[in-house]
Amino acid sequence: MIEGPEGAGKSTLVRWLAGQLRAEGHHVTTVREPGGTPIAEAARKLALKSRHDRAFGAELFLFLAARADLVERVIRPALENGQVVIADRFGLSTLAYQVAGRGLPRADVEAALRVATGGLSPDLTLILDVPVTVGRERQRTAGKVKDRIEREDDTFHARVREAYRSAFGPGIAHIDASQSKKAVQDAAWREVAAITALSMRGA
Ligand code: T5A
Repeated sequence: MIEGPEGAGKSTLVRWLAGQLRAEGHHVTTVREPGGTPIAEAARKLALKSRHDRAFGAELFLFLAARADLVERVIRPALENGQVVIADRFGLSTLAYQVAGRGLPRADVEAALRVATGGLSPDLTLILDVPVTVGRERQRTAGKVKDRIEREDDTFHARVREAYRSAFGPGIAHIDASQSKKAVQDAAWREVAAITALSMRGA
């Protein structure tokens, strides 16, 4: 999974990694959250584009509804088919944005997350780290129209960034994404190569 704050370069890296892995003969499915099925795309629209005010709990369940449908209809079938799945955002986004950003209670969100994913967790999570101002400037330069969450102020986005920076655990690696694209790709590839070697040894 590729995670990180706004404009960190996640989509750029997902495209590059998918190309590299395909060139090595892997079958690769890429997904972007929220989205990827009709229900998940509808939830994306409500979560990010709707003008209607909503409770933070309602926002949480829109992201989780999108994830539940994506996991069941796209991610699990692809994994069962032996494919490599690369996701642009997954569960850590919910912990960063809805727990650290919105202030929802962590234990409750984690429990709901387990329902949405059916307990599925990534082998490898690459967290791309950039200062908030750098990420926002990249989005601006790319001409991105701000969605509901991107319109939140810098303190919200600083909490999100900090949540990512303090995420640790098995299979989580941090990459300084303020480096050049090439340096980010090299760092990511080292992590992917390490996990691929492990799985080939049956770990
Ligand atoms: N959300 C999502 C939640 O609140 N909870 C959840 O559970 C989930 C799943 C999704 C929003 O939903 C929220 C978080 C988000 O606010 P989105 O539209 O899908 O929103 O947007 P993001 O995921 O934030 O993606 P962005 O497109 O904004 O950022 P990326 O994908 O990190 O960045 P990318 O690759 O598009 O790059 C942006 C620009 O920077 C350049 C690229 O060429 C591009 O122009 N770039 C670099 N420039 C210099 N150096 C590098 N190393 C660069 N890498 C990329």
